[in-house]
Amino acid sequence: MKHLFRGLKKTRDRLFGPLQKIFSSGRLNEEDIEELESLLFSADIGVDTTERIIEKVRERLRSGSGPDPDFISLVSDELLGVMDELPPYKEPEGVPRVIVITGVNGVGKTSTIGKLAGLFKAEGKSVMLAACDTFRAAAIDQLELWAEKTGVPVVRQKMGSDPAAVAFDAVSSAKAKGIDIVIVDTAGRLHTKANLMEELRKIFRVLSGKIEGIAIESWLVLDANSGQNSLRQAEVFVKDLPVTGLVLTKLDSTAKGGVVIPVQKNLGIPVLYAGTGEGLDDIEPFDHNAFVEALLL
Ligand SMILES: Nc1nc2c(ncn2[C@@H]2O[C@H](COP(=O)(O)OP(=O)(O)O)[C@@H](O)[C@H]2O)c(=O)[nH]1
Ligand SMILES: [Mg+2]
Repeated sequence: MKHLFRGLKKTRDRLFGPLQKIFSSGRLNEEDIEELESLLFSADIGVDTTERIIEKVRERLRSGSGPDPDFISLVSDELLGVMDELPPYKEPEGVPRVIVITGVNGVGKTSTIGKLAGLFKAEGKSVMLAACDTFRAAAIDQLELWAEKTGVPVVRQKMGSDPAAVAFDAVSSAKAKGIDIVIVDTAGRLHTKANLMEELRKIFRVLSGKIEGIAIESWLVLDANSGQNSLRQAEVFVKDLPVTGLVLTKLDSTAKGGVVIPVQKNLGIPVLYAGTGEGLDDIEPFDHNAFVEALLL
């Protein structure tokens, strides 16, 4: 919670100060409303949600409900309302749990895997990592470093190996050893090219076809710095893979944290974790209330 608050500082500064200024100007006129609209829009919360808030503000003004209506809480109620309408995350059933982490290069997949391993371990779960970004030797080494840091085993093969074969090795071994969760690292290059998607689909095909009883899903990692562009990125993955959850990284380095709203709303997939830095502890389960509070208060 405290990480999220600190992590969202840039977004909060961009939104909250100017919002307060507009709302404290007394009676809102048409110009104020336009300013409000472009402010909300620039905070990356999406067109639909912006329109929805503007409509509520107009309604509130028309009804003339007393002096100094609390517009900030109106905004936070609407943001919470949008997120409450999202379908909740449902953990698939099966053992081991296999979470295939996907996303384009540099969004923070490998770091997220390291942080998640730390979180799951702290919850008392046994964890294994699978180094399926076999495209670069450095990617395998980077995952190995996170594995050492968190004290979890990693299954790797040499550079250039078939990612599906590495995943198969890891999940078979995890199943034999009674490991609870396998987190699979994947490559993110050329996300628009068919070969990456085929490589990812093959991981799913091989695992679900050859190993019984597992619960396999994909979590898509998105970099908050990409703002609304991450939506277009996401569509490529969502079309081809069973993406059940999103992880939004780098909230600490952007003022576009508002994008948490449209990615969930447009994709219909919940944000499960938020990344707020490069350290092991810089991740937390995403909480709607904490997010809106960190954004507006
Ligand atoms: N500030 C910040 N940097 C992050 C975060 N997550 C990852 N990074 C950095 O982003 C860069 C790419 O991360 P990496 O995990 O290698 O991305 P991948 O290519 O998707 O595996 C690295 O320098 C990470 O330290 C985050 O939440 N905040
Ligand atoms: Mg990586």
